[in-house]
Amino acid sequence: MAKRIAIAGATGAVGTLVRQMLEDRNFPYETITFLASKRSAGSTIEFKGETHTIKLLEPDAFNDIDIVIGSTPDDVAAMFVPWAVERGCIVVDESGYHRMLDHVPLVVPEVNADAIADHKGIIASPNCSTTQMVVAMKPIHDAAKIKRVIVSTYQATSGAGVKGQQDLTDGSRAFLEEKEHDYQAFSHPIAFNVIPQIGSHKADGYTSEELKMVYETRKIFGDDSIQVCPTCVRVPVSNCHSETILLETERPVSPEEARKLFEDAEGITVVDDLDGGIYPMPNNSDDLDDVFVGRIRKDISCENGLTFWCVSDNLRKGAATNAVQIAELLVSDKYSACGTSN
Ligand code: 11C
Repeated sequence: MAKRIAIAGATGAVGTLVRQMLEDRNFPYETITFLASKRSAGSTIEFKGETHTIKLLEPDAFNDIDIVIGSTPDDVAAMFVPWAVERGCIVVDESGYHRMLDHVPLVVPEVNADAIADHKGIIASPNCSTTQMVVAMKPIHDAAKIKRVIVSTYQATSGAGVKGQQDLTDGSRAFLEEKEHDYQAFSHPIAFNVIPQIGSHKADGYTSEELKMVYETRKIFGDDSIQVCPTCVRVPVSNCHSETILLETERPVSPEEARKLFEDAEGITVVDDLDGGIYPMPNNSDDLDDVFVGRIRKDISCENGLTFWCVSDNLRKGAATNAVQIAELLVSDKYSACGTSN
């Protein structure tokens, strides 16, 4: 069922990807509206061979819209989402602002698509580092119930926006030329360095990014018993987050069984041949929608332990792709009944 669609934050890095994806995936729509802040409103963009004028993100912009994909920072989402919901829209919100609210489903379609049926106008998309991890956990959890996860992330600078990527390139150039660089997105040099802090210190020595991985994972699986111990680290990579993931399950899962489960799962591609030097890396996972898994092996330190390496494009599956998949579900025959009221 086609709907009237809007993209809020249409000109940002993720909003631009959302636009491209709606075009590439031939998303069905009756009308499409692009919304942005004062800085971009009034300028034009091309979509499916037509020129569209970007409209200002303001309350009445949502009057004739059914579904909004929001690719904005938290403070902008806090402002515009109520305007849209009051006017009967369903908002797919990529920001972190609404994720943990009880009445807001937090959805990764490969894991908990059915949760969208319970929405009250807002459906949240998780943090990128959580999304790729839960996609990889899903087939193992279904087969053997995961009790505990230890995850270390190697997160790309694109997670900190365009300024993060610029810091990497400009900082690297400055480092090689033995010049100073004034870092905009990071509090330490990211060129030729790794930074073991993403987000602010929240509690007990854990950062906001790490606690997102704990609480979002439990909410998506609907299982508060899953124990998660994350360490989130920024690395000098432009795009694609990598993660080492150790899972402890209720029964042992052999590497062979895990490989088969991963191979059969939706949204996962196995890239795993250590002897051939073949595994996922940021440079072979970039600009792709899947979650890539390799280095699958037993965790030899734990009786029911399994460990693997996981890479995904944080701007695509970690943000734009996940949001577009949710919007596709909303317009599908299965879910269009949980529709809009305007
Ligand atoms: C990063 N994961 O890499 C963050 C960016 O909650 O959506 C995304 C933050 C979020 O810095």
